[in-house]
Amino acid sequence: GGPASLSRFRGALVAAVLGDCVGGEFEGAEEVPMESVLQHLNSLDDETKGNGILEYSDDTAMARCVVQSLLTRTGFDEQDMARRFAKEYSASPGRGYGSGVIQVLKKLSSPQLSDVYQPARDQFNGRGSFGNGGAMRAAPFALAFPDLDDVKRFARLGAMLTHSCSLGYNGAVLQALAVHLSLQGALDLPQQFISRLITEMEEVEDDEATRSDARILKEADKPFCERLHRVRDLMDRSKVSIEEVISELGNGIAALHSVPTAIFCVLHCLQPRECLPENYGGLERTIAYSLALGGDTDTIACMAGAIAGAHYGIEAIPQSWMKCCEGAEDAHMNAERLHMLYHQS
Ligand code: 8NA
Ligand code: MG
Ligand code: MG
Repeated sequence: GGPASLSRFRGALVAAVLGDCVGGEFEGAEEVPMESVLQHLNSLDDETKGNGILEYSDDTAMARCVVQSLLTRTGFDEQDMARRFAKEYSASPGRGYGSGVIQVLKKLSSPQLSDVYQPARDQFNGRGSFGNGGAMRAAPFALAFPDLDDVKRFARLGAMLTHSCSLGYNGAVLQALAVHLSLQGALDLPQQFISRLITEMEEVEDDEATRSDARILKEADKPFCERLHRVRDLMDRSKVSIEEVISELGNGIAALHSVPTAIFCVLHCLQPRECLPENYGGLERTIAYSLALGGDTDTIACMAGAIAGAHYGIEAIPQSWMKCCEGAEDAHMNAERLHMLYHQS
């Protein structure tokens, strides 16, 4: 489809759910042989096995809250979104939330709470979380707002409800930016895509909070920009090993060690790769490759899925994968509603 087509909206939202559901199998694993990934993905095709449904985790649970809030309020409403996060957590606490964020979600359910951003600020001795929990649910912001400044602003505020460290919320901004650009067709020119992201993040990271957090955590002045330069270096190389990707970009639960990684997965898989089956299309390659990195596989595959899905569209997603993932059908329907919201604003 053309820029911002319905197919791209569906692709983004559904592939994010798929990445989460399919990636759950390997979450936290140190090494994941590609053979195990392909075996897992092949088993999804195998209907005779009568596979149970793959459940979604915190990534999708929170993204669904973001979607419902944006749709119901026809825009960003921090009170409403915070309430939905809290309610979702208390209804299904067993979705694999990070150990820190649980405290925020409990505080957000208190009716006495006057500032919904305060619980997040109190995390980690007042430093706030730098986890990828803000980024993992950032894609819907790119699907609700056509304006780039809105995408940046609301992705940031939406993340700050749980992640007040700049390395947490700036990761969400980067993820939303990547989905926004992909939705416009920007992945047709990968070099320009990464340059655009760097230019945007130069501006996003040009503030005192970012400099101060980077100093405290002993990171480069503009941590995400520095990582995006590494992504660009890696994508210029004809051969890159999984070990190098992990050591250069990371595969962990910090936004800094997973959002640039997810972006790299998408870029690397735009072309066929030796380690991946020839019959795989780009979206299947992206998901498979994300899982083979190990670490926070559900979240990296979820974020890479959103970016890749916005590029390839819903037609690129295998029916058999969609059928066995909890929440895929809902994502398909919600994408249509977001598409309407996006085009009416
Ligand atoms: P979070 O805000 O609790 O952050 C995740 C973890 O990062 C925390 O529990 C801390 O260990 C660490 N952390 C974050 N900020 C700081 C800080 N300022 N100082 C010291 N440590 C810090 O949760 P989240 O919503 O960001 O979730 C991140 C990931 O954890 C998600 O992928 C989610 O699925 C979850 N998770 C991951 C795994 C895994 O093995 N990869 C397993 C279960 C849950
Ligand atoms: Mg998860
Ligand atoms: Mg995770």
